[in-house]
Amino acid sequence: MDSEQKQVLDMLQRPFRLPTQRESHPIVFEVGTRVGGSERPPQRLTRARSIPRGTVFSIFVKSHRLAAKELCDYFMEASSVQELRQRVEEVRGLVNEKLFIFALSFVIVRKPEMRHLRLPSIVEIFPCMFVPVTTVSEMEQEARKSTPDQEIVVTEYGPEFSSTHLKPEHRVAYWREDYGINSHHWHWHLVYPVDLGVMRDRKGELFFYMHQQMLARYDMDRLSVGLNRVQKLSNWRIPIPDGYFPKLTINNAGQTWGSRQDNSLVQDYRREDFGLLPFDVSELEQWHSRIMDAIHQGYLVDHDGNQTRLTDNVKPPEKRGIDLLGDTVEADSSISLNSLFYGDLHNMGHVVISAIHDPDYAHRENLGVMSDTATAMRDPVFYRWHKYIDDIFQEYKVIQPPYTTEELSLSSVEVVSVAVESQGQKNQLITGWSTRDFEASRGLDFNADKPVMVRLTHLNHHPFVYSIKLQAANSGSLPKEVTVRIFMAPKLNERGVEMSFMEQRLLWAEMDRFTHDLKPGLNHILRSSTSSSITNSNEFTFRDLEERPNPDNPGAPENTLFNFCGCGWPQHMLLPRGKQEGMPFELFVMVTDWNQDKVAQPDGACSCSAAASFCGILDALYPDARPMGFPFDRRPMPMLLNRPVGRASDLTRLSNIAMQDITITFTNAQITQ
Ligand code: CUO
Repeated sequence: MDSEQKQVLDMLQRPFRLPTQRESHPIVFEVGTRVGGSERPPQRLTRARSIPRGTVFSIFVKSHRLAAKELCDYFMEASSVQELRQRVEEVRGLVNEKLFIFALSFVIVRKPEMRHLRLPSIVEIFPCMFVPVTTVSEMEQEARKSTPDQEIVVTEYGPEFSSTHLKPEHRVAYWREDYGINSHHWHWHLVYPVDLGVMRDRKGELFFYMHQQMLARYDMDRLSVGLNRVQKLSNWRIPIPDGYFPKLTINNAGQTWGSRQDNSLVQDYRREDFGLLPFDVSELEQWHSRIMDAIHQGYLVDHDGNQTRLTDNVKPPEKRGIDLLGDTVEADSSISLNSLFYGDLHNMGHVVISAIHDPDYAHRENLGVMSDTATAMRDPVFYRWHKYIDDIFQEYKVIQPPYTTEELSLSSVEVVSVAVESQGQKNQLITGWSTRDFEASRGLDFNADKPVMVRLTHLNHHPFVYSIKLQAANSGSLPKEVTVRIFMAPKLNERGVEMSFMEQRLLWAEMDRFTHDLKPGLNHILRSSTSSSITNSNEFTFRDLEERPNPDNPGAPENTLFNFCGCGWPQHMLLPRGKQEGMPFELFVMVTDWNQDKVAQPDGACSCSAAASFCGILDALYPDARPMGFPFDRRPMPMLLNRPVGRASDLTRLSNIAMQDITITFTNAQITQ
């Protein structure tokens, strides 16, 4: 019998295919009373079956989330991979393909008995969400043309992306349309879903933090290509200047996503194809204003009129204000304190924006890419929308009391020096282009009996090493272990001027966070960029997973490479592009006492802890007690050690903080991996 991993890969392959003769008459698995009388299991899936195949499935739409819950619950009842397979074959062909893959992936990630199984890249499952329709048809032609002895057909999709340099926003298309950040976003929302009954530790806070960090990273690349930082979409009554034409398809029959003309105006939602009631833009404004009231009054009000105060200075298990606000804004109706009153702001924003070109379905056009977590980040408006959402959180963060000297300092440790080293160069990092091959024929049927590959171009950098020297006191109360926190931000703003603390505050991108066993005296830490706590070092293909040794024995030593669950920022996007003439950045390194940062974890926490900064740890608490974004999540104290604090560098008056100027140079050349 095939390994369990192989069975899962078979289930995920070619989601648009219809069940074969054998699959359409599956052996009916006896699930007894759970399915409700004599009803065959698929019959009970009324919500899940209501979303037509070949159309948009959007977790931002409430009715689709309920459909996903129904199908996820049905798959979760399976007690083995074999039973899951039977259920999968029963519903294949009956439910929307994106919903099907979402629910199947959800179960594989969440079911404790299936933790040893890994998901292949979403790029291979749905190539049409990552590769333009013209490239897909080129691949079809190539597959047909090639002679039988040619083993593999490879089609390049170079850095043309979806528009031209006539539009300034096109300069960052390489970033927005990168396969890795889009698959990261899909995966993140899979492991932190809304309305699926998933109660993960600090979910609301991580929604705020992960998206804030994506904005910081986007802005770093905008500055790299000479664009200003992204502007929040705060006025709904004026047109959105930048349109977006994705050139991607929703299904294998060439149905395209909706596109947005330049200068489109957001309209009241009147479509009837998603089971949503008519919805006015003014409702978004009303929810926004209620949330702002809560922030300024200092409390949220629940359904019974009880007040819950909003403050970040709490002791667990009391939730931080930012966590409560994240739950309220995102919004999960079972976690939000009062979803009727504070609404569904973030999700409905995605929906209204993605319906902007056909708000009443008069043209029978599909929603735009903003409706899907695997495609939303391609569209420039995504960042304007999320900047608006982040602005709510920042409104709250700036009224939190600044961190005190005591909270920031660790006087027994001095950061003596910080440097990055790459290819024999000190503090000089290099970026360029690389390619990555994906087997598109795993997701789409090209009518070819050989693999059909697509070669995607992406930004990349030469790996580097942080070299950090710490001097620890020889006596006194020395911490046994410390947390090392590394951030990076551009040194100069759009005008080429050094930034104040407050101006630079939201540009600090977390690069790494790890613990180090401290010994008295000098400690020299060498840490590789590939070990970063935000990144996922590899994105598995179907082939990687098929060739995985010992797939059903996760403990086998040769399986260490597979010891993470797939969530994480892509390694190739760890650095911003930088400029061809070199762009100055600043590294910020802070050392704190692990004793104060650590969180007592429950027994048996999952080993999937790579990329914990953005993804947390499955079945465990978020592994850092400090507020996410610490120490840049709050405004600074006015004075530190008797002198004013104007810039981030003023924090280096504390011995446990150091900064270093570095340069990132974009070569526009090939970087071989
Ligand atoms: Cu990730 Cu709006 O939450 O897309």
